[in-house]
Amino acid sequence: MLTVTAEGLAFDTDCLALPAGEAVTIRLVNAEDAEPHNVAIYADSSRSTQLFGGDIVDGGESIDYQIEALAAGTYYFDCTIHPAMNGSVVVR
Ligand SMILES: [Cu+2]
Repeated sequence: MLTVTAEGLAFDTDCLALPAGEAVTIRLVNAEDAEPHNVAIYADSSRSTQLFGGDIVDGGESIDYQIEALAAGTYYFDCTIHPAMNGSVVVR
């Protein structure tokens, strides 16, 4: 399980490292933000192809996302509500 924390309108990492070809769990912790957040994964930063869209969580809550296996490569993630919260997903 990989844990990502959202706090102060920012994720605590800009790189998610995932194993290739394996389903994984990502836990999103929305610390105490007044804003809701989620995690969405896209093929690339154009955001035209969404591979995963996580449910939105309010401040003070957390959620476990089940992510289907991804092929090795570099992808992109963000918070759908706050696209400035983003980074790379490195699968290998
Ligand atoms: Cu957000």
